Amino acid sequence: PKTIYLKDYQAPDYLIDETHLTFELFEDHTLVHAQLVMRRNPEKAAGDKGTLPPLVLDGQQLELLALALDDVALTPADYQLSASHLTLQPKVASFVIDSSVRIHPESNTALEGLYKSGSMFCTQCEAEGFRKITYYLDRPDVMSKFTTTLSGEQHKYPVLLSNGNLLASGQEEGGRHWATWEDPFKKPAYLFALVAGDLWCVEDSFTTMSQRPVTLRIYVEPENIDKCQHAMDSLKKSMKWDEEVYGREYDLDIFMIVAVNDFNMGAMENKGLNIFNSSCVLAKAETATDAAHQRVEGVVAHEYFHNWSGNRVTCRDWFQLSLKEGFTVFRDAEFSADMNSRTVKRIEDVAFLRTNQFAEDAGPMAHPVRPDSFIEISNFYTLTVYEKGAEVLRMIHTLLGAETFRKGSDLYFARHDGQAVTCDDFVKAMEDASGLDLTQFKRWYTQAGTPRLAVSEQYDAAANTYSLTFRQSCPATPGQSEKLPFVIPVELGLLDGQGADLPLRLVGEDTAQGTTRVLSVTKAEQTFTFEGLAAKPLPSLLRGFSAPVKLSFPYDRDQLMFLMQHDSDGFNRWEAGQQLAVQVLQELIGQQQRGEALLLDQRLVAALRSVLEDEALDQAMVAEMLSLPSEAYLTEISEEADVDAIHAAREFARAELAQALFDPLWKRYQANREASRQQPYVAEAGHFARRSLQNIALSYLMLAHRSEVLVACLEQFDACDNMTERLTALAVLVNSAHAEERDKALTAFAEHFKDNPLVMDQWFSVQAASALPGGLERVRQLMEHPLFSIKNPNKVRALIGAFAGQNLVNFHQMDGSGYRFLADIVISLNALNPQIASRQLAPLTRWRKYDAARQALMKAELERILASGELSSDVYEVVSKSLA
Ligand code: B3K
Ligand code: ZN
Repeated sequence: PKTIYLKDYQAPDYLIDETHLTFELFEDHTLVHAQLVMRRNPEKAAGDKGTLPPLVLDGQQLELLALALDDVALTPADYQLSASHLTLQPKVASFVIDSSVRIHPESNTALEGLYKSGSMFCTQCEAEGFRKITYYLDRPDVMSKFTTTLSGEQHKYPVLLSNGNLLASGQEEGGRHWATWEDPFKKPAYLFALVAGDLWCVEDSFTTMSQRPVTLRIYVEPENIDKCQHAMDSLKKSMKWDEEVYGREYDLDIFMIVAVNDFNMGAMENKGLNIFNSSCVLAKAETATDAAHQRVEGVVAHEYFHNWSGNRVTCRDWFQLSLKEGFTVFRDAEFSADMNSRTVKRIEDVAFLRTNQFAEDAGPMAHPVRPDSFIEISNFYTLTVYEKGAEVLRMIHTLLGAETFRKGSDLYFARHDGQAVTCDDFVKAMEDASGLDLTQFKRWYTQAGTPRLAVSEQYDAAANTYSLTFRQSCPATPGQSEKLPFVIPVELGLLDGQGADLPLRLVGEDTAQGTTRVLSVTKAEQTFTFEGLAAKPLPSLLRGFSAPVKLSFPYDRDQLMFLMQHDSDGFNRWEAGQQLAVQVLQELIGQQQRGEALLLDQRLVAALRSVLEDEALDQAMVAEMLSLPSEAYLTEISEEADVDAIHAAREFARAELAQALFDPLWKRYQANREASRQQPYVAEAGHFARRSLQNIALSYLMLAHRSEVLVACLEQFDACDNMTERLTALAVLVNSAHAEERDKALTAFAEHFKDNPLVMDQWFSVQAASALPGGLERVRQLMEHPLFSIKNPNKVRALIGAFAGQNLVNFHQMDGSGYRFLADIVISLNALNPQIASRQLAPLTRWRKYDAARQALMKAELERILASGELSSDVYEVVSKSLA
């Protein structure tokens, strides 16, 4: 496998103005005819003088049946064919290529290119899947106008879809029919899509800001037609939001979403024809949790927003992936914040980023938001490109302010509509709109790793001044030993002894500039001094998590409790609680490691009691504050993670909290469960909040071993009207010692939901994630369950992913059995679906975090995978870089 470098980028030699595709779909093969109207790229034609460069088309796993250049059939002597390319020599600068190939979607288990999910045909082309459909210039800077005709058996595939608008359709003899679609917008091949199947649809409409009507359709398999309303509502909200917040209007007459069961990721933004993992479309109270409802809303918005940030303006090359992904994740996060609770959305995103992206930044696959090399691009659809990329956009938004940021995005879209551009082009638009110089800021795109920001304070009582000194550094990452200082926007406030925000006046300023403000830390070490402070204040730093850094400040536990109560920034109130919990848990971990009796600092109990007793606090915030830092997060912040001590300490703290806070937990639980009984399920923020508190309360209460809680849990399991309450009750039982009730509940649940694959995914997951002993054996048995399939990515994620990613004590068993198991799975998946194989590998790549014995076991499994035979580029890249 070979490494591709950003520095080697060359504009394409040829362009494709028009692409005319014909698909004949059959059960044992598909025929694809492509007519490409091509010409020499004028940008590169300067020195041509009659000789043209060869035309090198991408193509993989294609059986070439016929090839013609300007209507003249070519013979094998006229071209060169390899496993990945078709090369021929054009004689004139403008020409037409006609090719016919045979492909096999019916046996495509990699789920890339054209494949079958159940009985339906569908496509996934991003990043480089189109080359598995036909010979093409499969790169995002080649943009073309597509027309697509597809034909298939009418009774099996009554619905035939592609991008754009339907031009014509008709019957053929022999029970076949066809449809022709035309997409008026130029697009790169990665945005191509095709669907054929027996699908039903829910239809609605949206009137755009310039009063154009748009037809909206969500296509699903007939049994799911009752689970589309939430996605449709989310789509309409997204369309409205993008008009209001970004001034972006939809551009075709129709927008379609299709749900498929076998899909490598969440969803795909193909022009006018989004294809979704059914887990990101289907949602109704009885079968989908609140989290699933919010995920559907977020993913529908994300893919819709790509119509501008991704499709109308796309990426020049795949190194620029964050141009569309970071921006679009930032857009969807702001949308979700506006639709639900802004603070809770931020808390969830930050907890996710710090646990998972920070771990990626600290591991062997660490790379910048704009990578400078890759072996397999599919490996770079990462938390760094997506989530850290979104943080980079958020920092630009913070530095410019909402209004100027909007000017910058308007300029970006106006300047680059219809183009394939770079991250630099985006930043340039932001600079031009704001007048700011973002040269140093751009290091966020080029330097990998999570910056550390150590803050110290100094109060001068005589001068009434208070200084904060910031020291930034960034650990070495593969290929980058030295890092230059970042621009770190630090939003902060200073609290007085009553917890009120003080006016903020820096030395040299005439007047205070508000009570919360953003300082730009740009140097390795930098001090800011505030004036006019009659007493030493308490700082509230990095409000709203204004930069993706690891900030440290020597707070003591009393100060953290004070911030938890008083900080005017909701995010930082939560953050103070998390830091308090981390300190307390780390103390318990130490006690556990030294073999001492565990003793919980009662200040944590007191802090959570006051949160629980505060009826005025948003219930979702109460639930977030009650959630202790996860084992995965405690692992990430450890020098060397002691899996067993982390688990023991955290479980001890949970059980102690359950005993000490039983009464207020029970009171909140009962009140909320009663409200759930009274009001039928609604998917909106207030209800989400109520159920989140109810459910975390239940999970604590169960640890108190009181019979009334078991009764309540069983009542909730049996009598609730929604999956959020039912699944929590099930999970609580699965993690309890009540073996009989647990088995009964699992059986009843499976019996009731056996025909709903997405619900059964949850059933697999709660069992895979259970920390009770014997986890691996349970997972092995579940793999034998008739509803499990290693070919279905959702099932693999639900069972294997949940086990290796969430069930840390079982996965990291000292005997190495968890590692061996995962390596075996990766080896089988490598042959079936390389993208999924490579994703499932992630837990093994984190070997540096563990003790020497585990390190050796994990590395041995990586070596075994490396030696296991023919590896996909996906798996090869991750394994070899992990061992480097
Ligand atoms: N753009 C797609 C991701 C495609 C991943 C290909 N391996 C989904 C999204 O980010 O919207
Ligand atoms: Zn995206």
